[in-house]
Amino acid sequence: MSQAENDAITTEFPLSPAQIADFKRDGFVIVPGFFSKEEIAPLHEACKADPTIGGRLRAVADSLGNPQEIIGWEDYAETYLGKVPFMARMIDNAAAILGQPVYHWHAKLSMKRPHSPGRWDWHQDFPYWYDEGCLWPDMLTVTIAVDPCDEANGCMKLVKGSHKLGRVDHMKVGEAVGFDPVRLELVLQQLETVPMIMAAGDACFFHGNTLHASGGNDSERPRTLLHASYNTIVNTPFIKEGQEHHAYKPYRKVPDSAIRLGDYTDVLASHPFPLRKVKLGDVGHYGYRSLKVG
Ligand SMILES: O=C(O)CCC(=O)C(=O)O
Ligand SMILES: [Fe+2]
Repeated sequence: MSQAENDAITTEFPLSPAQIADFKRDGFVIVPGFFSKEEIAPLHEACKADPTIGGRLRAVADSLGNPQEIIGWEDYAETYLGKVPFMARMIDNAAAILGQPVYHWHAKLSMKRPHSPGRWDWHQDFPYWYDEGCLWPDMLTVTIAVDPCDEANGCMKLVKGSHKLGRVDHMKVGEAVGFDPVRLELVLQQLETVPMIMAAGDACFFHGNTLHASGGNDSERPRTLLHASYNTIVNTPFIKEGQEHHAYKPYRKVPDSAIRLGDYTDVLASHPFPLRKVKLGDVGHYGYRSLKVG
């Protein structure tokens, strides 16, 4: 698809100037109803019916050694999961916030089964992407609630204005890796922490340097989030070796109507997730130890 053809597909759901200003001030903005209940329902149902994603879900250790379950992908596919990250509402709004053309960096389903202690320790995302060869912190994530998320089922927590700290060093924290604990204490004293309470279909756009975490799931309900991250095209990693999956490649933008019109093969059963690169027990390049799921 040519750039001109891509440019002809534009979002029906542009963020307002006030929402973009909130993102710039706070490091995040929550967009209620970004996906309609009808659009999110097929993913909600598929995750409920197949909570290990056909056995392909993997887990990494949190700081206490508890498993935190996740599965990621980068590329376009004809499935629901392969199309959502390339939809106009994702691409155009990421570009509007970052002020430049963008491409999809990676996406993840982050799943917390009922009564599971695993948590995501306090971190920024950009320090990992910096290590992967991105020069500029012009990166963000669009998080879509697949299940309703609240404090009981381990919603994300974001620290308002923390993106203005820039990239802070991350280091070993217990069995995982996270934000410098000395600085963390000061930041949490000085800035407000906001729970990302969302209904299914709501989205949160947050900056790559926004400090965030999530707690365990103390409820009877699962907590699934879809995270899709974006980079500006000019910021493609200067590290080439091992970063082929993160390099900018021309892509086709997907019209906002795709999911609503059922224009996908299936939700996730046939989705071509990339093969897991890290063996059980090994530590991946992000510094997280790979664990057994469940
Ligand atoms: O899903 C969550 O609670 C947070 C996940 C996260 O921050 C990440 O994968 O970088
Ligand atoms: Fe994160």
